[in-house]
Amino acid sequence: SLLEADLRQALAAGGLALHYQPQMQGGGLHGVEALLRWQHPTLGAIAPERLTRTADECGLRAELTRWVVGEACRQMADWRARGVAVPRVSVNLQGADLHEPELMQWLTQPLGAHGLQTADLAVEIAEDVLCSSDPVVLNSAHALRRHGIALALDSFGTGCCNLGTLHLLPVDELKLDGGFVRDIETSATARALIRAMLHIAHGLGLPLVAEGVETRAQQQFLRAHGCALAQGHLLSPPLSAPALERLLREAGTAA
Ligand code: G
Ligand code: G
Ligand code: MN
Repeated sequence: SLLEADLRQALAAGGLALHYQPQMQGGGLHGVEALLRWQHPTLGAIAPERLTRTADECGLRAELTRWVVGEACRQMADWRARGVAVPRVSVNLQGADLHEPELMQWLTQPLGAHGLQTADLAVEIAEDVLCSSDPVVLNSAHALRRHGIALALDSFGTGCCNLGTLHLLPVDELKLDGGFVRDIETSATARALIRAMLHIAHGLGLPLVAEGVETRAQQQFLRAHGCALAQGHLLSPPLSAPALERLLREAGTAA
């Protein structure tokens, strides 16, 4: 397809970008999530879902994932070198990535090449993928963990995880799906479910990051129920690396 040819071109010629969304713990930065952005020369912004689907269909998924990890590491090392205090960068992986026999090398090679530690990188994997009881996925997840790469369970609450075995999964934190957060002000059900999910997270000793926080009321509800970590447009949209750096410098001088 045309999009396929353009994606090959973008991968080869630096047409892709990562934006970074802060994950805040109170006033402090917990980490940033790297989110893929593609500004197509004629079609404009291509949604990441469409981009990853296209990559899947035309055999470019591995190359795209490797680009994302490499670029996130390159950027992280650049921030480190210039004293920009970003504790950690997380990248989103798909189920198929966890089936790659070389996945561990895809992650550790750029980390090493840029002089980073495994603790500088985290991986987000959707609940439905991690809880699919696919032994290959589980093995890869355990391998990541053994290497010291933190694993976040993405879209928590949407993948029907077995709650009896959640504590056995190699997971370091939970990311509450933004759909629950969106309905905080309008749905008693959403509020009840969030309280229950926070109880589960606390009971298992897992930090929980609320995604998609857009309003003060949502933020206040989450805080009141013990949710210390938040990500969303209220705090900051995903930003280009220079824009994130400006934000952090302003926050630093304001403090
Ligand atoms: O970035 P939003 O801003 O639009 O992302 C939409 C969806 O695309 C999310 O589910 C997000 O996890 C996914 N996504 C964003 N960046 C990447 C990426 O680099 N790799 C993969 N596999 N998914 C990504
Ligand atoms: O699937 P995943 O959770 O990785 O994707 C995160 C998605 O949430 C990205 O598409 C990102 O751009 C989007 N996002 C981040 N903050 C907000 C927000 O405050 N509101 C909404 N609606 N989406 C958000
Ligand atoms: Mn994510």
